[in-house]
Parts: sequence; C-alpha cells; structure tokens
Amino acid sequence: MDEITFAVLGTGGIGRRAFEVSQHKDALTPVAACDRHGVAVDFDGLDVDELLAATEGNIDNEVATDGGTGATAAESGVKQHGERKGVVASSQARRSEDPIQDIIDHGDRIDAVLLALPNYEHDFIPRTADRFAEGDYSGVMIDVLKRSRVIDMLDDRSDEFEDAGITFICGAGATPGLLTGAAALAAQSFVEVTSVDIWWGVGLKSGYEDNRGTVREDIAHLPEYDIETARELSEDEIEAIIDDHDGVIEFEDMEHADDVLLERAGVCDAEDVAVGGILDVRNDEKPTTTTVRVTGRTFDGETATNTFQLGDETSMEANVNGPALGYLKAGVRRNRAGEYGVFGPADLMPGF
Ligand code: CWL
Repeated sequence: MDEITFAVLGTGGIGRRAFEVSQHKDALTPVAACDRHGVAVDFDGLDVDELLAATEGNIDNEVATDGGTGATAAESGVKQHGERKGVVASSQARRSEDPIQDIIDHGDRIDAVLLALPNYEHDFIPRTADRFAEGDYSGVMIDVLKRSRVIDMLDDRSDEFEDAGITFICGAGATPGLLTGAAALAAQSFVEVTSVDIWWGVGLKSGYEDNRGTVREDIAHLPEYDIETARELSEDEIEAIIDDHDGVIEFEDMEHADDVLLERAGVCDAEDVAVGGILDVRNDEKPTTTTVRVTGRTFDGETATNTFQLGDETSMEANVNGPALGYLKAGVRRNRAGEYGVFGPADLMPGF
C-alpha cells in the first residue's frame, strides 16, 4: 500500500496512543496534530517521540471537561487539577487561534484525519466534519465515537460527504469498532441473527489519568446520569462516584453505536444488540473478559452462538487504537477507489 499521511485532532489519551501505535504499523506517516491550543504540522513526518515526551503527563482535564466548546475549565465550572499545555509543549507545535482550520488548510496533503476529540456535545464531531467538507477536504475522516445517536447525524451528511469526496468511517474504536466488526464476522455462519451481546472489561489503574475523558463518558451511561449531567460533574464528584462503587463500576444497556452500526449493515435489528461492561479504575487487570456473543440460526436449522474473546492482557489502548488505525487504512483504500460517504466498522467486513 502507498504511504498514508494522517493527522490526529486531539492530543489526549487516544490521540497520543494513536501516534504511538502508528509507529508499529506499515505505511502510516503522521503529519499533523492539533488540540484546542495549537497545531504541529510536518510533511516529512512528525517526530512522534518528541511529541509524546512533551505532551505526556500533561493532565487532560481541560480537554476532558469542556466538550470542545472552547470554554475553559473554569468557565465550565469544573475544578482544574493541573495545567495542560497540550500540543504547544512540543517544539514542533505553535499556538493557533483556530487549530482545526490550520489542519483543513493543509488538507490536500493529508490522506486521513483521525478525530480523537471528546464528544460530550454529541454534535461536535458532526460539526467538525462539516468544517472539513466546507473547506474542500477530500480524504478519510475517522472517529472513535460511542453514542448511537451520533451515527444518524453523520448519515444525514452522507450526500455532503459524497460531494466533497470524503470517506467517513464512524465508530472505529473498540466498542463500537473492533467488537462490531467481530460481530459482523461471527454473523456469517447464520442466516438470521437473533442477538449480539457485547460485554467488555477494562482495568484502568495506571491509565486512569490519561483516560479521564473516557471515565466521564462512561459515567454518563449510568442510569442516574446523562451526557449533560455527566459533563457538569467536577473531578471531585467523579471521584466520589468512583468511591461509592469501590472503584468498580458496572454498566448495562449502554448507548453504544454497535447496535445501529450492525443494523445499518443488515446484520440484525438494533434492539437485539446489548452492550455492557465493567470498569475497574483501581486495577490494571481486566475485571472480566471482553466477549462478543452472536446468536443466530443457520441455513440448515441449527441455533448456535459464535463467541469472540479478547485476550485479558490486551489493553483498552491497544484495542481502541489498533482497530482505529486498521479501519483508517481500510478507509484510505476505499477513498482511493473513489468510494465516499459514511461507513461503519461492519460495512468494512464481509456483507451479511
Ligand atoms: O470503546 C471505548 O473506547 C472504551 C469503552 C469504555 C471503557 N468506554 C470500552 C472499551 C472496551 C475495550 C475492551 C478491552 O480492552 O478488552
């Protein structure tokens, strides 16, 4: 495959790990990074080691709490524990008033853009995509978003993406993403799928600081909270919720887009997909084995369950960023073949 230049929007946990993992993959050249404060661009390839060393350990509160609105942590009423300089801590970066526009302005030399942005406002990623389409970007855009409702908002833009020449890959992290693709593959044995059960385990002790945004997003899935109320929680309130659960929070019936992504790929009805899991922020070991169970009926009348499991030693970071970059490559292949519009992870697997 020809070399792929890519940019990452967001230098939080996901953005940084995506750069790191990309160094272990063929044909990927990181050329741009940005966050709310600044931008780094180098078409000879960013120095990822320097970028990571400079941005690592910068506490992620600011990005994790404002939902990308541009409000400071103080304005959004969230107590700030640490100063985050973000990408401008890197010698390759400069401050910018509008870092996303800076990336768009270089868009003709960028094959793919990974959106590693928080999405507490569920239209933030769709609105960012609009800016790229309006700015005449024509390449791959890929996100690792989670909420089912966002997929519809992207689907609404599919004509716009087709006109622009954008191949948009949505929900391409772990769940949705890797596990959605696994479900689509497991479904191949069946002529009718009756249920898809996704159950994840994440141990996040040493990764906790880097993944505060993910923890906040998860808390929004608890029955007592929603996106808005979880966004308003202070860091102390989040700590209190975690303490209440002794560090181990169990989730059921999460609004993860695996359901609509499997439905739009024709695998099963969205209502037959369930996503839940266990998050342990006091241990690095997974509290439960991440498992996908696909139950269906074969053409010759049997009922069975195909099961896919992740190794307990694989980290969430490995299971989000490996697939995100793999789907990015699949997207570039489509884009170079002239296929534009909105694709989910199941669309990039065998058809059903
Ligand atoms: O999908 C994500 O980005 C994170 C999700 C949750 C913690 N917010 C679950 C990730 C599942 C990873 C499964 C694994 O590593 O075994």
